[in-house]
Amino acid sequence: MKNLLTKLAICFCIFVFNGFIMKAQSKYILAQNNPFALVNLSSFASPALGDIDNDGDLDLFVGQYNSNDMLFFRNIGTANMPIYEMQSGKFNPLDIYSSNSGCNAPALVDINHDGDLDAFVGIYTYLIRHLKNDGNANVPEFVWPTNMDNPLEMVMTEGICSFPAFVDIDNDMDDDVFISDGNGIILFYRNKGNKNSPNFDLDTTHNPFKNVHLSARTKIAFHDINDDGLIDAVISHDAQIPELLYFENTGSKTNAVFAQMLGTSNPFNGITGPVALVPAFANIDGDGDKDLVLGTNQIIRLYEAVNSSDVNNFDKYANFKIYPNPSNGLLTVSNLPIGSTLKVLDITGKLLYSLKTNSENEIIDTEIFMNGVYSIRVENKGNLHNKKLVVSK
Ligand SMILES: [Ca+2]
Ligand SMILES: [Ca+2]
Ligand SMILES: [Ca+2]
Ligand SMILES: [Ca+2]
Repeated sequence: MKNLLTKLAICFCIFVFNGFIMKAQSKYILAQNNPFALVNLSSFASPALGDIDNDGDLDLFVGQYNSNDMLFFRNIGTANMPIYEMQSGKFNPLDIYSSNSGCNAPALVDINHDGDLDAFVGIYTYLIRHLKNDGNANVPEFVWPTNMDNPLEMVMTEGICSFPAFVDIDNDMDDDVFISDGNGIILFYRNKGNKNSPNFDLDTTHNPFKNVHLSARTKIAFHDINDDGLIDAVISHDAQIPELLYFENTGSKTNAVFAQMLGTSNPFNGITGPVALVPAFANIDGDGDKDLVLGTNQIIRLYEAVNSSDVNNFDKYANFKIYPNPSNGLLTVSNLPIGSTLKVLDITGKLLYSLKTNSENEIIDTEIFMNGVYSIRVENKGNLHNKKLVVSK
């Protein structure tokens, strides 16, 4: 009996321990280096990220409230360190697109699982447009208009500015879609087809948001925020309030149930700044977790996802090395976390030099600094470490 009790106690401990490990809720920290600070955008800048040219990094389409067109930014950097370049004309795969009504909200999804990304766009006049990709994963060729092939042709939202968000919410391997609108209503279309041939069906009975009443201009994004294996929802609900609501999935993989989490249980609680928010989640810095790409009424902001393992990993690099010190020329900084920011500051804290690290070792030429004491700072996801450097020539 005692043995059995001991075994039960051990099982219970393992269960609790696993539960703790799985509940690694991310924090979201405003990125200091924002790759999306590109051009001035209009209200409700709506980002959609996907690797449209199959070169391993995420490219970006942006719809706007006050524009009929779709902007395209090709990632000419890497998956760890994106550099976005606006491209137009024949270099913009959605150059053919025009909504004639504005409030464009693009979504990229391989809806027929043929290996290339297809496009859907929510628009001002209650509808969802579809652009089939007749090209391939490397070279997209969007066809427009294609109402005939539009699997969401029947959608007519009650409020203006329909907004599509694709997610396999019932874990049957095909993409379902939630469509929100300007009246704060979120419709649920379950995919009753299969992953190659979608067949969307309005499901009011099982809509997990049927009792959720929001104010207006609802934009929804899905991502497993607390890393428990269930997809959660993040919602912007008002044109005038810079606020993201967090709905944790407390149901199961096949039956989502969303419970709104308030206060400090909402990892987006502290977000301030521009209004007209449009959330999206994508792994922008190649570190395995999805960051928050947040459209606003002027720019797109990046909030880097930080969890406890990031902090532990960063602490591992607390002993980054600088040599030779004192330095009279080339200074080596080693044992750096890749993708962090390396800075040189003077004793007043003034920034003299900044570099995003692309390798574990970087070289700084201290020849350009006057003799004196400096601080070498490494920043990563809201954490920072300093070392004192003496320049003596
Ligand atoms: Ca790419
Ligand atoms: Ca496709
Ligand atoms: Ca599904
Ligand atoms: Ca979750």
